[in-house]
Amino acid sequence: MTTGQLIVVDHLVTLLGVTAWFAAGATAATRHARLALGLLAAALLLSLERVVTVAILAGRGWWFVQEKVVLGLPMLGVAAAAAVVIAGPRLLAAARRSPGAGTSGGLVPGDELPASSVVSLLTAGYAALAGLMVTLLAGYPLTWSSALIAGSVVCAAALLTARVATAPADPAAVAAPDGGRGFSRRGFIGLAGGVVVASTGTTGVGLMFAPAGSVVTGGGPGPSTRSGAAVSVAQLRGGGAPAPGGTRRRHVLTARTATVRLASGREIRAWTFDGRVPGPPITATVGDLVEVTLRNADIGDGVTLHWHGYDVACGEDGAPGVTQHLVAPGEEFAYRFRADQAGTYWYHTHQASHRGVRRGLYGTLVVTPRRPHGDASAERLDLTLPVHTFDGTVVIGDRDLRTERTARTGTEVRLRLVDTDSEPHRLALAGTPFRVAAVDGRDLHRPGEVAGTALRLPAGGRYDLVFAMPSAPVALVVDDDRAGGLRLRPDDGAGADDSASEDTSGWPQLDLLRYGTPAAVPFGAGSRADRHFTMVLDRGVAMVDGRPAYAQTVNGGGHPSIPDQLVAEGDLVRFTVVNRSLETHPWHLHGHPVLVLSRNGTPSSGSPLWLDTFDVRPGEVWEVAFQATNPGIWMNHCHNLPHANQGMMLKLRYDGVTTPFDGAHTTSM
Ligand SMILES: [Cu+2]
Repeated sequence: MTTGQLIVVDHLVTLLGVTAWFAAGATAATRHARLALGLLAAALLLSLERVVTVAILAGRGWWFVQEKVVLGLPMLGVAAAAAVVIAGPRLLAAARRSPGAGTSGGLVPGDELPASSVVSLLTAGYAALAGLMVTLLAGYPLTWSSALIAGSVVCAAALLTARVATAPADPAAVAAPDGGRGFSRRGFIGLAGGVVVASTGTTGVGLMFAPAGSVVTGGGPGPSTRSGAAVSVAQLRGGGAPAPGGTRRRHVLTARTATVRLASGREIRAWTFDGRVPGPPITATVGDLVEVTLRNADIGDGVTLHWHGYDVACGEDGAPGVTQHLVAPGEEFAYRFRADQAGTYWYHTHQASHRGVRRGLYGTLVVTPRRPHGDASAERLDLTLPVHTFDGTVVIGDRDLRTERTARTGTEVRLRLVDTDSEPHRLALAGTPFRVAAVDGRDLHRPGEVAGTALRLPAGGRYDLVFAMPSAPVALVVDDDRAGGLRLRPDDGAGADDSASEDTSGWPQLDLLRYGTPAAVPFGAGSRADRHFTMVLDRGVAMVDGRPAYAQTVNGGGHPSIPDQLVAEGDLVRFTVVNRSLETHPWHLHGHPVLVLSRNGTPSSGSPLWLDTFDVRPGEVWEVAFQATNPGIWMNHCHNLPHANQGMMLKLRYDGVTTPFDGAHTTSM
């Protein structure tokens, strides 16, 4: 069973357990002793089953079980043991006494179960529920405040239940300020409520004053105290001159709202660069100087340009509030960088990107090598295909209908697929064997030919698929939609053998960690990292942009309260990324490609895999590493952009680099 499945099983068993404990308490209260006894047994079994599930989960990583092992199970264990000791013998005796007529073993009038039995059963239910709430609302790491709140809520609920269960039936006695029981009902409610309010209040205040902008060092040295050595990101700019033989590629991109007419005739209200979606493709040859002036006509949120996967100087990175001010309507900003990396990339706004990118503020960036791959005399077809979803419709390039193209048999075809959405896409290429030549812009080492195998393209990711055009049609199927996608036909009209129309929905998925051939890498799993950061991704209650939210969290925090990760230039940095949640998180570090070391403890065994966006699926644990060679302050976030907006974003900061901007990348405005 996968870790994600185990997490779901544990949630379900916990919920069933909560239900069984409460049902046992309720049936005991209504004097159905035999039924209550059965439910108590079921609740016990479910609680024991949890011990097994949690033990297996613990084997997958401490991050998955910490709060269960430290708090949830002990709390439940104590309450369940008390329930067995207190309610068990009494229920058993009552069940024996009861007439066998009813299947539920209802007691005869006057034969009451003591209130302590009901209270102990319900308290076990409160404990089980509190454990589940800590898992769902607080997660990892468990804090004293979460434990305190959970413990006090259970105690308060138990006290309150005891008070209600033992209250005299005579309402006059209840109304008396002091019923002679030491505590009035009001006193109990006050005490119970006070415990909860005090612990919640303490934590709330604690959250508000939690220090923001603190730093984690990943085991390396802390910030240097040398004064005068600081460099501002505003000074870390790209540019210079083109390499010998290169040219200047000048573009002006104007961000503005526009009504865009798709191929089907459908019109969408989009946010565009130059009135089109995708924005104008930017292409260059290695060594060219790319100069892009971004103007904002009327995007009220403001815009920036981020060069996704392209390791530009930090001042060109387009992170608003960190590397530049956002570009407001009427303003402009000029980006410059040398195109020294060949491959398939893309650009998009990084300001309120969960809205802006979704509505159309994106385009492709393709840099080709000075000497093209393969046979120079061969005919080529090179298609860049950004896949984007507008209001539920998949648009490939600028087409919401199937794209039809012809190609001469033998043509070297390269399909550059870019996922500009926040969700992954399933890709299948039918009608020809193919190779995945590059992932995230970086060539794979000796990638083998595959056929009948689908690919999962993560949000933000890119795959270059290459093949020689066969004498029959080829189909690119996206998300198993055979009516859409791309169809290539040989130009001689052949194609009787149309395997391109086959159903690809059952194809297995290629595992890139086992694809291609190993090659030398500058560092690997055995290399000693200078710094090691662990990021545990989850959902929980956290502050996001100064407001409490049910956030997408990293180590229990939300942006901008997640501590910056500090690195020094030259460091070998390792990340462990753990997904405790039930959603996929495509992790994206700006400014650096990361080398995949392992996933779920299994080392990467194919071609070295350098990624800028890796899909961390529920329950997965990824180990990646990179060399800190690009000084700056870099966003490090989930590329499911709504998740980033909901808090799943932090900064990786080089020692000695400062920002003159406000320092906190805004998530929403
Ligand atoms: Cu995410």
